[in-house]
Amino acid sequence: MSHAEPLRPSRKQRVRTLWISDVHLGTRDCQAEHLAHFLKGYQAERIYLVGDIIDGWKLRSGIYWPQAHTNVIRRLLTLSKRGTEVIYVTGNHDEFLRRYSKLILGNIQLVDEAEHLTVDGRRLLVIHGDQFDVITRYHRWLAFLGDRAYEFTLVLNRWLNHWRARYGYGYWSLSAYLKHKVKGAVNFISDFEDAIAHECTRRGFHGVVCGHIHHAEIRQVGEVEYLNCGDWVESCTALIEHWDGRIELYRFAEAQALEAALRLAELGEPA
Ligand SMILES: [Mn+2]
Repeated sequence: MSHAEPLRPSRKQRVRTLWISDVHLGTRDCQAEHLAHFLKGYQAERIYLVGDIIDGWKLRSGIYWPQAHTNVIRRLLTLSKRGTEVIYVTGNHDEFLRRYSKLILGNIQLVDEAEHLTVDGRRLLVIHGDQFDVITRYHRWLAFLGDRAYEFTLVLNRWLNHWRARYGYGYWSLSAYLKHKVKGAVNFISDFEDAIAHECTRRGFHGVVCGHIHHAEIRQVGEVEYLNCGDWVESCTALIEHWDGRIELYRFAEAQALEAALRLAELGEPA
């Protein structure tokens, strides 16, 4: 673009696209403050919300909705007002929104899946991913049960990080760690990735951006580029498309450590 940029350098990083998924607003484990902090750092042309943003399963059994959760919604609305295109791809926890699919509210679109064209011309399918999870598809009761066990590790995780924060340690995800250790979970993840990659090949996409399994990753699965946004309940991750077409996996914990180091370096420099 040829028009002059303002002299004052913007603190926001300009990027082409952001993808976030599995925020689970309306649950105690949602890391809404971290997410709001992340969103403040970027100016994006387009944001994809890749499902499970609002947790309708949880809200059914009683409303939990602190100010921080409103702040996330408000931030997204502000971004959309200032020109960012917001595409809300529904997930299984926000399936109550699926009946409104194809709804367009100003700069916000509600869809069940989307197609994203990267700046260098790759066609990516953007979909939450529960459609490829045999457990949520065929064994709904098992999915609810698994949800309970998962919630328990999240409670432990919250408790652990409360004490870590007290003693000055950074955020660390117990449940993400456990998931890596459990072999069944690893098989489950690879089955999921294979199923979704297969669908992409069938439909002629170069790659897929999804969420659902709370496991952020960028990896090649056969011919297909597999990109998973992760989540904002434990790992606090997102995907960022830069203006050169490069897609970065953002990890909040790493970004925070870097920010802290930069702040220290600034303090150390003579004025
Ligand atoms: Mn999901």
